[in-house]
Amino acid sequence: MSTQRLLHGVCLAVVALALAACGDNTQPAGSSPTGSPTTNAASKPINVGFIQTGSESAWRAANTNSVKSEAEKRGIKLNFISGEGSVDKQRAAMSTLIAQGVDVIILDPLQNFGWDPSLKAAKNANIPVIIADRAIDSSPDLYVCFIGSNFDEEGQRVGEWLAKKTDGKAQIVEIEGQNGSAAAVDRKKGFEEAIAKYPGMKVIASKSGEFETAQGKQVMEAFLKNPDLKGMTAVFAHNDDMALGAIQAIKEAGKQPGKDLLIVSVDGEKAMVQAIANGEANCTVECKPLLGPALFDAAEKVAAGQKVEAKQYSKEELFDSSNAAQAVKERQY
Ligand code: GYE
Repeated sequence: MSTQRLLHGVCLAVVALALAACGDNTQPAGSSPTGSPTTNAASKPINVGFIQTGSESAWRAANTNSVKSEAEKRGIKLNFISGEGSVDKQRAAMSTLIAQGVDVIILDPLQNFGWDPSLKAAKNANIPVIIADRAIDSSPDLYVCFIGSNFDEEGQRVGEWLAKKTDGKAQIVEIEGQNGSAAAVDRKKGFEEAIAKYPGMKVIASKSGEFETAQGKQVMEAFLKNPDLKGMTAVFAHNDDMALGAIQAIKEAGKQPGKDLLIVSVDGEKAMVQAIANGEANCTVECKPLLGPALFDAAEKVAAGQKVEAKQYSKEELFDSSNAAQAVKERQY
């Protein structure tokens, strides 16, 4: 064989070896020449869209902080969009995130109805949706799971506490949460179911304070000025922020909250537990806002094609004069 042909053969062999060392471009991305996966979807930082209700309460601030801090801790790319109290803005956010092709969408819905079209669009785009905090009436086939609280149970627990405290006799004014939200609808339902067992307990007035302290105060001021409600003996607020507003109104009317009028609520916020310890309120059932870890555990599993539990409810405490002074020291929000 001539020297020239020999050199030509050696060069071809060197080029072939060099190509083999770079790997075979026909292999799927992320797999080694042996074909076994070197990374799976779960090990890549995922891209998650989060649609928040807005910033209506201290509970919501704690919820938002939990979501943002947990995403940062896990190196998750978070596209956080606030609905700013508008369901239309939340629906627009769904379309935006679907168009961006995020890996997972987490939705905290302002209203518990009307989500089928958005969820079907996400499903058609193969983007799994996790429902956070507030439940919806869509078929569970349209989303992956629900992670939050059992609001009906929270309403029941408050109602039962009040029945026990008053020996089944109370004329109650109710300050409701955001109209159409699962939190307001289901807390109301659970509370009414609980007091229905006691003929001496009645809700004599009910109005929304939109989960906000200032509006809760305005609603209570109107109740206090209404001559038809002079017989009121208790206030049921759907969240602590509105209960704290009601307490301000009751004080300004020269009455003693927690004594002249019993104050019961939901959320377990530090300020409300403190008010109970001070004798200015009477009971609150906890509603956990720190959902970040559970939400991103589910999002990472879903992104990796793993199954997750369809419903994940938080375990929650009840605070009253028996435990508030101790509990207030541990409250994180
Ligand atoms: O009770 C209230 C917040 O959805 C459970 O929304 C949440 C509620 C909570 O504004 O404070």
